[in-house]
Amino acid sequence: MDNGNAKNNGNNQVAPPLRLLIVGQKRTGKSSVGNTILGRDAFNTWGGANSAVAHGESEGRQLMLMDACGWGTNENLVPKHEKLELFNALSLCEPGPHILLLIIPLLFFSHSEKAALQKRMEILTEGVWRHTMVVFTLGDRLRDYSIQDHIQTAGKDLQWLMEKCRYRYHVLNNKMPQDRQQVSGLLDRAEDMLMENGGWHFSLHMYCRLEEEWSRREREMKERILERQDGVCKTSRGLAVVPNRSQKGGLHVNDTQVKLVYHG
Ligand SMILES: Nc1nc2c(ncn2[C@@H]2O[C@H](COP(=O)(O)OP(=O)(O)OP(=O)(O)O)[C@@H](O)[C@H]2O)c(=O)[nH]1
Ligand SMILES: [Mg+2]
Repeated sequence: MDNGNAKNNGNNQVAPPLRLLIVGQKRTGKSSVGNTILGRDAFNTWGGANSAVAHGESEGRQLMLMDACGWGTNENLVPKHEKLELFNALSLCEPGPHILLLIIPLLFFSHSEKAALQKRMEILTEGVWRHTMVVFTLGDRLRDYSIQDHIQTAGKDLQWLMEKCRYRYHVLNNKMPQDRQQVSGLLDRAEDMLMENGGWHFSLHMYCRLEEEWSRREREMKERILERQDGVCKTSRGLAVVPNRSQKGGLHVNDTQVKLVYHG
């Protein structure tokens, strides 16, 4: 575990930088978000650039920022080059980003944008959502209404996204990079998320293995239930599940009263 807390940790050792991976559709303001956070023009904003990395200090934190190449609009499949770009961006921040900043402009979030986003996030496994914060760009559009108004009135697709991210979001106005309060607010939120995640960073490899492990256990459990329906179900720990004919105590599996007996 590395906690990515860039502040002095009390032992006069400077902890590793907070690693932030910026992802989202093309032309949504990803590079501008990186520049606003770092307070300088670290990433170019003329469009179509490859994934890039920049290091720096911002609001008292050491940061490592990865600006991933933007994804397209195909909502049925993710083109191979986009998958490779996504993996490339991940590899730029080995052992993995602490937080993914998912960039969404403060415009109408359409159903096809949602579908395209969902397809890309699926590649990163369900576990990625624990590490994901939505960053709304075009914050300068919020004048007579609040971000809460925007979320409430934007429809079910944005609602879905908010639920996936557990309402972890932040608004940035990249036309006001001198407003450092908006940046410190974002970094505070990112550090809170890191704490909630026990200091763990996102690792595709780890979550893929976890998903494999969960499906293996699910398979095993189904097999055991099938075996039990044949009579006796042996478990790997020397326990057997047998029908409980005395009807006293015991557990219920599929409406049958059973008891556990040790056969080791
Ligand atoms: N008004 C306003 N414009 C913004 C904001 N953020 C980004 N932009 C503009 O949106 C355009 C795209 O910004 P980029 O940061 O290059 O977007 P990107 O997602 O990195 O684009 P690609 O790398 O081409 O995918 C630029 O013209 C920015 O100036 C914002 O908060 N407000
Ligand atoms: Mg860019």
